[in-house]
Amino acid sequence: MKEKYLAIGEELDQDEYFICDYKVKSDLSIETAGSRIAEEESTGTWTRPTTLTEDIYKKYGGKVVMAEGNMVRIGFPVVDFSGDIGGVPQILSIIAGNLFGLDSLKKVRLHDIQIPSVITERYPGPKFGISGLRKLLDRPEKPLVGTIVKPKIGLPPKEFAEYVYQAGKGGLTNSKDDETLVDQDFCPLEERVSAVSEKLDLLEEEGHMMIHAHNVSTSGHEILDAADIALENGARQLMVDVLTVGFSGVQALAEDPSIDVPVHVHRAMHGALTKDPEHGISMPVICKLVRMIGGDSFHIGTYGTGKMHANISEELRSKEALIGDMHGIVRTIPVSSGGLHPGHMTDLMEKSGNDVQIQAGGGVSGHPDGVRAGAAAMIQAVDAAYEGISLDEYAKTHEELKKALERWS
Ligand code: CAP
Ligand code: MG
Repeated sequence: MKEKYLAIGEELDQDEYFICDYKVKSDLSIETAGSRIAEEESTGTWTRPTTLTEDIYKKYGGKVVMAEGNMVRIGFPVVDFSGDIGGVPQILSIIAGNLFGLDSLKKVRLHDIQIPSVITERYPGPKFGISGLRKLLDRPEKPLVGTIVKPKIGLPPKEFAEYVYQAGKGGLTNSKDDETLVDQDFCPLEERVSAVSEKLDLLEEEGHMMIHAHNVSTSGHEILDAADIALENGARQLMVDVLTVGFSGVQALAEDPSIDVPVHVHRAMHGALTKDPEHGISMPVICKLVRMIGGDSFHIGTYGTGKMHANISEELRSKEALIGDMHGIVRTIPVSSGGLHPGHMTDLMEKSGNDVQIQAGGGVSGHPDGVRAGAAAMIQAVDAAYEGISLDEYAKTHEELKKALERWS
């Protein structure tokens, strides 16, 4: 029987189709495997429904236009994504839904997507993005450099805020809550935001502009209330975990007109989806969605320099997904974080370029002379890499960097 849903070689109009590239592992031929995905995710099921007319199949059926090696390209008609209700959950239910569970496919990875402008136009995009953040922080060219307050949990609000202050005195422009800290009894959101805001105001009076991303990752019905608590207490930036909360949580913050601060997007749990190169959803796909729904900054990894597992070619594609052209949407700043210290800056910035927000938690708080010196060492290392001077050379005249390199050599 001839497989349906096959249109090999057909050119897809990028305005008319949501185009998805999948890597597939299956005992089926690659054409048949592609056809099973298109069928399951558009007009079909495991058998031919008597209710499926030729007209429905033609209008709404996914089309496999390429099936080579282990890759298939499928175009889903934009009408499959029409209507005022549905959003990213509905998009994902098609492009990344049941297909992962089909028994006939051993593994499937959603490798890349091209989202038509008729769909991206429905979403807010970042309010600030790279240029907005640079303007806010008065840092026009160099990477933004920040920290994550460590230990991850345990500091009470006053000590937490003091960490942020010391990081600012060392020269950092950014800091953030860790992903596991939200509103625990030992450091409630309201008191933490209020204590940090006081210190950020003090830093500003002293001539240094800095922002801190407050984690409002919570249940869907509470997220805007949590954002309100933060904003009422002077928050200059909010943070949300896109995968534990869901894409709709990021969008709720980005879209709300009363939220006039940047939204920092963390990706805790992404490894469950992204780490197996043959299965799951690639980070560049997640990046395109996060940019579309309004994330101002988003974690993409450290190109193999830090503590987290890296797929370097995907990280380079993630960077492009956030800063390359995407129907004119404002650019999201890629965040490199996880196990970084000053000694990594030359290698990191060779791959990241300058449009990056670099963060170090342990690499700031673990400096032998404390947070302020650790922050200064990070800034010195970034300055050295920016100016093309070797870290060892720069360290000869910069004591904090010298000690950091000794500590982590
Ligand atoms: C970094 C971090 C971040 C990781 C997550 C952490 O701290 O706060 O959550 O960056 O990885 O807790 O590990 P350190 P990714 O600087 O102390 O490692 O950005 O790859 O999602
Ligand atoms: Mg963290």
